[in-house]
Amino acid sequence: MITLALSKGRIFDDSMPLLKAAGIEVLEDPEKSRKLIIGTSRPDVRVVLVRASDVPTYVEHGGADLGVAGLDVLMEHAGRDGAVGLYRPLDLNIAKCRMSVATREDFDYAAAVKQGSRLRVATKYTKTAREFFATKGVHVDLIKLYGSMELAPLTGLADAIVDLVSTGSTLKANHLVEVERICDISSRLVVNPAALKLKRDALRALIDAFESAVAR
Ligand code: PRT
Ligand code: MG
Repeated sequence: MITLALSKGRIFDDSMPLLKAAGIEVLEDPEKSRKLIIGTSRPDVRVVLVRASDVPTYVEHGGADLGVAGLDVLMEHAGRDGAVGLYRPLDLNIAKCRMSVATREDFDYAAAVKQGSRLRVATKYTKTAREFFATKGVHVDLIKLYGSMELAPLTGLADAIVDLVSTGSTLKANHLVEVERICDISSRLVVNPAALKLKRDALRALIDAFESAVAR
């Protein structure tokens, strides 16, 4: 049995065409069913539905053989204590967005950086943000949030946020502006290295099928 970890929403939706191209049809719609384990047209392949940020954990500890996770999630996950490693063979080029710094429209970010002011930055991505600002030589106080980052600059909780942006409409609706792009984000295939040894032929065939679907 091959177990593939996916999260509901955009990663699941964007993974479906890739699975189809690999000859795999998922048998249930996760938005309609409450099942967390879904069968596929291949009796030896099943999908498990987990939180987006839990995908690397499942794959790393063998709860799934492989999975699809955003680079944002992987960057935060990397180097965590007890990490036994993930094999990352493929950029699937799906669920694309960028990680950026945003502030209120009336906040002069460039001036604050130039003056060497200490910035209060709210984010879910503390590890990535810490590394980014350290490389820039900007002093920051990081405030860990789990959601609705956009609210932080509006309420005075923070001067800036680090968050994902795709269309930019969430920032715009909250009178925030993107002041710096940290990196481009897409989802990656991650594989458990031990599973790759034990189920080499089946997993290789699947990775190759994904690879040709992405290249198409
Ligand atoms: O929802 P949950 O807490 O379980 O996890 P999650 O929010 O991480 O899951 P999900 O499904 O929302 O996101 C899964 C992955 O999709 C992320 O890890 C990213 O790699 C990728 N992705 C791509 C995005 C976006 N685009 C995106 N726009 N994830 C989140 N957003 C959010 C962003 O945080 C912001 O709130 O959408 C808003 C901005 O969108 P625009 O279009 O208004 O700019
Ligand atoms: Mg979400």
